[in-house]
Order: sequence, then structure tokens, then C-alpha cells
Amino acid sequence: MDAAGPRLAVEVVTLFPEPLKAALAMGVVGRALERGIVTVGTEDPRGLATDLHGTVDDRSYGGGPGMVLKVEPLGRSIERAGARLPAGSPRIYLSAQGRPFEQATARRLAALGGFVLVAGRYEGVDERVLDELIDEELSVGDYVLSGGEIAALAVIDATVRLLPGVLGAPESAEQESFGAGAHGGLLDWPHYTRPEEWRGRRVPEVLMGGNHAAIRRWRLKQALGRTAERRPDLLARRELTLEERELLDEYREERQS
Ligand code: 9D3
Repeated sequence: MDAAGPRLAVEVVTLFPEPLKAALAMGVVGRALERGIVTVGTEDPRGLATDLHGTVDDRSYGGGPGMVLKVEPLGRSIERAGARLPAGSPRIYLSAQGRPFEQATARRLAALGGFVLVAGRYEGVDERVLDELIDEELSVGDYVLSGGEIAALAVIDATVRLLPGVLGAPESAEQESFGAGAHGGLLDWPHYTRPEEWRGRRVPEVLMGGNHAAIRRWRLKQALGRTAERRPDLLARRELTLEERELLDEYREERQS
């Protein structure tokens, strides 16, 4: 992009570099890569295996099903990936045992010069690699994935969107939505576009007129109501203004009737 280099450099340690890079070529992140705002490199432990067959996994000590990623190829991969990044770039292991990855985590990562993401496969990685080479462990939610690559995509996507110049100005203002902004910490309100009627379903009348104060209140009311119904945990984290409490009461009354 310019002589100063990318704003953010990410390295992913993965056994599946090609599908990972293909998925990153789409949309907003793909454009940020083309423009040099971010770079994403990969390191495949398969190439660093100590034997001729490229063995990267082995049976678990203590028995049980599932294979474990071996220390030597994985450890060397993490170090090679880290060596391409600015000094002090954290090395992050993606696993279901990690702390939750949230919008606040994305904001923290977006402020860094670089980070390494380690995507596991099989049952997991040898714990000594984590002790020796990993700074933090992140999960993208309470469900079981087959490996860390999809989690890495989520972390990269959420983080890159926050880099200066990646989104257009209107979108970046809107982004405060999950954080500190006007309607921060609430779910989005419902959206509609033409036609006015589809399968007997009409667009809410308030959105068809030009009463912008009424539209703003309707949207805020819907956002509050949906958040209360679907994500009460988000509402509990957030103070409500007097107007917001009134709108939420109205939403609940309208629901009843
Ligand atoms: C059925 C497998 N499980 C045995 C009890 C353990 C397990 C091993 C490996 C569960 C998931 C995985 C692979 N998952 C990830 O690499 C992963 C992940 C996830 O599964 N959920 C949420 N976030 C993440 S980040 C990486």
C-alpha cells in the first residue's frame, strides 16, 4: 500500500493453508489484502516434519481416541511464523478451551502490528507447545468445530474490519454498534427494502413516511426488544437510558396485544 508496509501482519499456522487463503480472498478482507492494509502469511507444519512421510500427529499418551499434533513440527512452525512479524507479536492458539473471542478482543488485536494464529486439528496439540510458545488461547463459541481454521477466519475477519481505511466512512460509524456507540451493545433492528408488499407482508408503515424522529425511535425500540428476547445477557451488561426503558416497555406491551 505504501512504503511503511501493512498496518497489520497476521500469520496462520495451519495444515490447510490453501483453503484458508481462498476463503480470505472474498469480500472486505480480500479487498484489504489487495490494498496491502493487511497481510496474511501461512506456515504448514507438514513441511517441517522430522520424518520422510511428513508425520505431524501421533497417538495420545495415556490412550484414548484421537491423535495429537506433535511438538517438533508445530513448535518450529510457530517460531518461523512469529519471526516474520514485528517483535512482541502475540502467539494465539485457537481452541474450544480458550477465553471467548469478542468484539473487544478484535479491537485489541486490531491495535497490534501483528499476531500469530495457531489452528489446531485432531484432538489437539501437545500441551508443552502451549506452555512454551503460546501467549493466549481463544475460542469463537461454545460448539465443536473440526479444527481452528474456521475460527482463524472469524478472528481475522472481525479484526481486519476495524483497521483504518478498510470500511467506507458510513459503515465505520455504524460499527460502533457492538461497542461504545449510540446503540452500542444491542442487536440490530429489522431492515426492509422494495417491494412495499411481499406475500401479504407489508413494510412497517413508520418506515414509509419521512418522520425521521419516529423512525429512529421505532428502530431503537426493535433493537431493544430483540435484544431483551434473544440476548438478555447483552442487556444486563448495559445501562438503559430513560427513553430506552420507555421504548422497551412499549415493545413488550405491543407484543402482548
Ligand atoms: C469431539 C472433540 N472433542 C473431544 C471432547 C474435543 C475437541 C477437539 C478439537 C473439540 C474441538 C476441536 C477442534 N476445535 C477447534 O480447533 C476450535 C474451536 C472449537 O471447536 N469451538 C470453538 N472455538 C474453537 S477455536 C478452535
